[in-house]
Amino acid sequence: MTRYSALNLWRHSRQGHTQWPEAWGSPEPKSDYDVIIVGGGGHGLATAHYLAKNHGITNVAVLEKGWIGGGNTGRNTTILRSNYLWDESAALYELSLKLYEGLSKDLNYNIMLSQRGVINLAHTEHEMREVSRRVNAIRLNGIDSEILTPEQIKEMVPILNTGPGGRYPVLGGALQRRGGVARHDAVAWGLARAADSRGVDIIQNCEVTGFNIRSGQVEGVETTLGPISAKKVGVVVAGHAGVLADLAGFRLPIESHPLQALVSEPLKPFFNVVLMSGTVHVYLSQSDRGELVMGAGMDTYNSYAQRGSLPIIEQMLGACLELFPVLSRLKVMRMWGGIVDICPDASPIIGKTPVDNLFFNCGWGTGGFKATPGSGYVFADTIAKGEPHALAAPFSLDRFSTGALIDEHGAAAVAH
Ligand code: FAD
Ligand code: PYC
Repeated sequence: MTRYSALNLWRHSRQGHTQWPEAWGSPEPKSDYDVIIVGGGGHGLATAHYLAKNHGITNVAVLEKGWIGGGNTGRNTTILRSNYLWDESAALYELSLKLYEGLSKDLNYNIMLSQRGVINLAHTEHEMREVSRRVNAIRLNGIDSEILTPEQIKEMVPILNTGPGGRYPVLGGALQRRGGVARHDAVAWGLARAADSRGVDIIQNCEVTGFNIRSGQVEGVETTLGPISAKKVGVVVAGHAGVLADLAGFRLPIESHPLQALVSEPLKPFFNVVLMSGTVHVYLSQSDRGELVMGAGMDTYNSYAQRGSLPIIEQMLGACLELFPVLSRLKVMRMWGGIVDICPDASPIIGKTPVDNLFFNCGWGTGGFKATPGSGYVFADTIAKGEPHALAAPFSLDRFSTGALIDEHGAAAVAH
């Protein structure tokens, strides 16, 4: 047992922490695996974690072209909620929120989950009617959701301008109390450590450049570190899903767009909810470091460059000042962008592809951080059994030919 004493602390500081074990290894790739997961974001790592934990499949490699969590997982604004309209989505996002509620314990890693509540503001009569329709639908699925009056919102967010003078006065809103935020890096790191501890190889700086397909069946991948064989391959590359599908010889109904966010200089804690407005179009929360974390709609052009354009930032800050005139002298510290993968119905694609034993999980667009553990859970099950998990089945690729779309543009809360 480690003894905490001034002498021990001094010894550790002299060693420069060189004795600390790595949280996950950096192995050379083996020549073949039972399963290869392409993409070391949260969804890929969660898939590897649940393949090992729930299905005992540990001869698994996660191949990441950069560093784990360096894609959208490490670039998002960390909002978690399960307030989706349709039954299929509600079941999937609620599974994910429940898994998040137990994730720190499951991984023995603090993901800093903070269920501080997510409020969606309504500024017009039409939006208020939409709020009541959604709240009722969500509650019918057994998920917590409630309608707030302007007075209740003002009590929760005293600095919000709810006065009648605003361009779009606040008429009310919807609240999911179990919604909130979690530390995005910690989610990736905790999942990586847990997968690694069960024998999964996490291989960074390894880009997949092609698929080895024979007689309609995938047999492995080509990478920048050479070819690697696998019985099954799962692809979870978010904004690059279209690129990887093209390498495998089929097309996806996905568009890739930049989505931006920014943080302000740090302030003392004053804002203890997540607040979203789809009308003036900004959403914000306060990070544990005191920064205000903000975002808005995506950039409307297609791109693979992880950066966006200034007009979106200007609109976002204009919207922020409409809601919070008190923040007019706040300084912006950093802004960044990620590339999100948008389906026509703003719902994901999870499951089989035209190539046997090749599975895709993509299309989470602007809202997949909240889905990370749920997505990994159902995708691992789908890969292990070769058939879609019941919760993943409605999200199969063939819905775009059957027409059974799951339109969640309204729940996305971010303009597409
Ligand atoms: P990623 O984390 O992007 O992982 C994919 C990985 O694949 C990347 O690391 C990439 O390097 C790798 N890759 C790509 N091509 C290859 C290749 N050829 N070979 C090997 N590896 C490859 N969602 C929410 O729920 N709440 C939010 O508040 C929220 N805010 C957001 C704000 C912004 C600014 C952005 C950009 C996104 C936001 N999202 C949010 C969406 C969310 O971040 C994503 O849906 C989610 O993180 C996707 O996770 P992922 O693991 O699928 O993708
Ligand atoms: O899905 O809640 C969300 C979200 C917020 C900001 C970007 N996505």
